[in-house]
Amino acid sequence: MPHPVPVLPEGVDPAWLPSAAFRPLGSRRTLIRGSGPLVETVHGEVAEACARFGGRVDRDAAPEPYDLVLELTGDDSSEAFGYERVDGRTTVTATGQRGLLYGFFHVVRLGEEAFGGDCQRVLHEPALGLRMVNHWDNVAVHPVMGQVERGYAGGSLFWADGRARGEFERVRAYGRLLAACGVNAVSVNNVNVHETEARLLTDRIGEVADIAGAFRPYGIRTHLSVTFAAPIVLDGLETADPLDERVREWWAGATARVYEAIPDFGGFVVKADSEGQPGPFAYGRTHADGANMLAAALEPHGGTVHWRAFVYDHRQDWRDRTTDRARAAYDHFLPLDGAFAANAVLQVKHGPMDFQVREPVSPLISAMSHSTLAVELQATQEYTGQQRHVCWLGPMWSEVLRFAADQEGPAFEELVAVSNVGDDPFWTGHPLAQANLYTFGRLAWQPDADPVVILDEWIGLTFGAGPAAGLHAVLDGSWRTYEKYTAPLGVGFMVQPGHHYGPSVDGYEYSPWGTYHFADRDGIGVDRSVASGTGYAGQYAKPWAEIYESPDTCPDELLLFFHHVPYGHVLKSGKTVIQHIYDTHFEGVAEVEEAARVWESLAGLVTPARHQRVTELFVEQLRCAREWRDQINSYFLRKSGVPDERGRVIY
Ligand code: BDP
Repeated sequence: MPHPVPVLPEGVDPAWLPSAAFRPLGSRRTLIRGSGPLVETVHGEVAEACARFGGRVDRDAAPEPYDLVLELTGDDSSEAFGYERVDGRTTVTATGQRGLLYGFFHVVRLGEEAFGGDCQRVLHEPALGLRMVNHWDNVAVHPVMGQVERGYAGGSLFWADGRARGEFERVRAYGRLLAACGVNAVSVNNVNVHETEARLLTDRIGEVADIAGAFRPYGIRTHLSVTFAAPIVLDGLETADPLDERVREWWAGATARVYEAIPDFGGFVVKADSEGQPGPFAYGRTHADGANMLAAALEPHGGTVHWRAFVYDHRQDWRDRTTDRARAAYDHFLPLDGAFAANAVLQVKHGPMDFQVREPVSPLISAMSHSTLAVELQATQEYTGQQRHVCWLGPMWSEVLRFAADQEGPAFEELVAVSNVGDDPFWTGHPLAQANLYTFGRLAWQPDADPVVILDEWIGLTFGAGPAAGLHAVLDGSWRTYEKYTAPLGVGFMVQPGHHYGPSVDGYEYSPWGTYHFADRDGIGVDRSVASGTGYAGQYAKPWAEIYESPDTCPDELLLFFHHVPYGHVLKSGKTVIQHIYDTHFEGVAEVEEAARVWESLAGLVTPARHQRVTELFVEQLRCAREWRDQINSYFLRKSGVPDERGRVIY
């Protein structure tokens, strides 16, 4: 039986799967060969498109001729598919059902192009085996963090009123969007596991099973964040020591029951010994001990533990210049390289700090050559405008992924993004923030893909050709624009404490979080050199350790991340640091003004609902960008006493 295509609730934006995208395929004749649940998903998709656009779909042996053949030739777990077009017929073949599903969405993406000209057989396969979205969703509304921690798109798609939503059509539609950009795994609850959420592992696993059921037809496996203290919190054991036999048995039993409820369960995500979460340090054990204990519980069932490397001291003394939060992940985990079980994946944030608009790539990623690594990106725009600002992160992510690769390919096996999705009608709050989720999925499939091509693909699918040039202009440079009007030259933070939106230059300067800029009347930046600073630069392999070590060779955009320099220091661009700060802040605001103008000109070319939402958000982005400009510029004018050489008004 063909699996029905999810019906979008009234008013929900179709994102990159509008019905128009299915016209080329839906107006033709398709043959589907093979059997299995995901084949039924593909059949349901094609049948719906044909019903809408007048085409025809047949199964297995049926009379010729066909425009499109979608054929499953095996029964393995491969995600690859072959694509060719010969003599007026397009053929997709796959040896695994997921491959067929991805091949189908490939045809959707190509649109008319899939049915014109010839194309020799090309094998498409994902470079990374796991392409996961992590939701930081709370089941019960958290008094400080709300329903979704760092969520800017309304409530949770999964949870409301302290329990799983009873209705899963929206989750199915979400799974469909994810599959269409290549995502194959989702974790459904916050990495900070509070008490209600802890219970999902045991007596409330049925709720997770319902969500897993909604995702399954689109080839997505469900994962769960668990607390390391679960045996204590849920069952009153007196310890969670990973080497204690009772603890190991507890996890083995709990995990086996999870698999009874969800046979294709993906595994656990764990934030341990991080920002107050419990972990193995309490028992004098290592993070490999902790991760391996969970890996052992999951191993008989084919599951994986994603163990986060975001471990640092969040109660440090800001007067002490020798501790450096940037060093922490490498210092903690490098000694454990090679000690992790095969199904324990170390999940590393892409930068050493915390998802700033500009950070160097974490040195841990290239260093852990004997471990399986997942690189973690943040699609939710915690530090990049909170989905009120346009900030397409494709170029940043692409730089990160290319840095963490060599001739033989990526130095990591998996890619994870913290989700930017909620129950908002546009999915992501800011309609243009959908581009980030789409780009993530496509980069996870092919990390060396050109992000700009992905952007244009998203624009074409979502908006069609009409407004494409304008949308491209609004989005393409938006990350660099955001960087210009916020914290300069890689120094980071300068945000309002707590919620992290809007400027507060000294907001975190005298706090225990380890995020400082050290600005005084003479200069600014963090000395992370080996010669005179925290030594962080020495965590890189050559040539990067040498390049970052000296302010003469360090790239401009990271200068203040690695060095403390006088305001008069001359950048490679030829400008002084202080003049760079003034200039970029004026430019950043001017660029937002220009983007808002371009957006205005697209009225009539995009749907009124989208146009109105983005127009409203531009008002806020502009207000906030000007606030950043004025606070940063006046702060540094007062600190340095150096006037703007162009004589502009600084308050
Ligand atoms: C930080 C967020 C915090 C998360 C933490 C994490 O501010 O809410 O819990 O990352 O990744 O960026 O665990």
